Amino acid sequence: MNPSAHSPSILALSGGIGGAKLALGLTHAMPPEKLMIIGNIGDDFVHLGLNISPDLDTLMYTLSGKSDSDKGWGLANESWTVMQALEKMGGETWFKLGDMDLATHLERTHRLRAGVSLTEITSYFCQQFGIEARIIPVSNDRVHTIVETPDGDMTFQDYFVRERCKPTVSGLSFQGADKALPNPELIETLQNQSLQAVVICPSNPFLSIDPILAVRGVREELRACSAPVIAVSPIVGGNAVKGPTKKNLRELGHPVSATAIANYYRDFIDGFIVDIQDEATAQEIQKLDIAVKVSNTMMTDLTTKIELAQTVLNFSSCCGKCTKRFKEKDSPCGP
Ligand code: FO1
Repeated sequence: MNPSAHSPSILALSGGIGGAKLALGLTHAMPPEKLMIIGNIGDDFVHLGLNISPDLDTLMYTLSGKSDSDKGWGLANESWTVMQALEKMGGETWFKLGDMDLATHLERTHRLRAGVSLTEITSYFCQQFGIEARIIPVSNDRVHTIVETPDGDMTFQDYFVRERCKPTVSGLSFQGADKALPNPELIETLQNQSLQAVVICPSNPFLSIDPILAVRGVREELRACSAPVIAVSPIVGGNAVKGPTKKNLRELGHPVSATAIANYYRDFIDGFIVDIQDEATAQEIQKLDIAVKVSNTMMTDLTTKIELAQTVLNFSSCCGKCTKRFKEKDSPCGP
């Protein structure tokens, strides 16, 4: 059998809700079993004795159609009996764990303690949720995003959920990333010549994508891979669609624009998709030697998620190849 028959054709890097939305679109725009999604693990933490992997779960719940689409995290039709009982006992309830969601964390914790890897556990959960795409953590080792603020360092969930992203971010570090072994499946996929594209989902570059890139060797493999690397802008009309991306850009000394994101990724991306509202930035991004596609990037329903996914796939199979890495070669799009 052809060895590439089972290897992924598209690799997506995802963190948080924006990433999961595009990943869902991709599962409808291509054969889902040919999609591999790398999940951020920098947000993972142990809470109430349980191993929580928020970004892996957001992917899992979104791709299985079970997520709470209003909140963007957790499960739909959730009940909160345990949290209510915990509150009455004076327990910690700032991080809300629904009753059904708790089953995920209980089972993950139990399996991790029995020595099963996070990759195996996530694959097993995906199977239980009927997900055909492959969701894998960037590493089986622990990586913790540390948020540096003028008042000292904070853990990610303290910053994000407990403090509602209010503290000023003066820097970020990814504890354990330099020692963490990258997931072998990720490296194998990046080195596979049959890989058609790498997609950087419209996630927060500092909080969601950087912890993936920080894992030993990932950024280098991304730079070296033969497939075009296409990023989708998380900035629309000069604003972040959701979350603290705009605030983070400002605090970390970047302009709030699609160009700033493209510039931040410029060492490893070949193509960049900007929203129609940011069409004016296309020329300056092209000057960075990055191919640009202007498209609607607002994923308000399943149709727009699939349309954006289709745009990403078309762009990567055509104009992504007209970029710095490919322009000397024959391009299917012409010069
Ligand atoms: N986000 C919140 O804003 N408040 C919560 O109480 C909360 C609980 C929660 C529980 C499980 C889970 O998987 C995710 C949860 N999130 C919550 C979301 C999550 O912490 C962040 O959105 C991500 O880490 C950022 O991508």
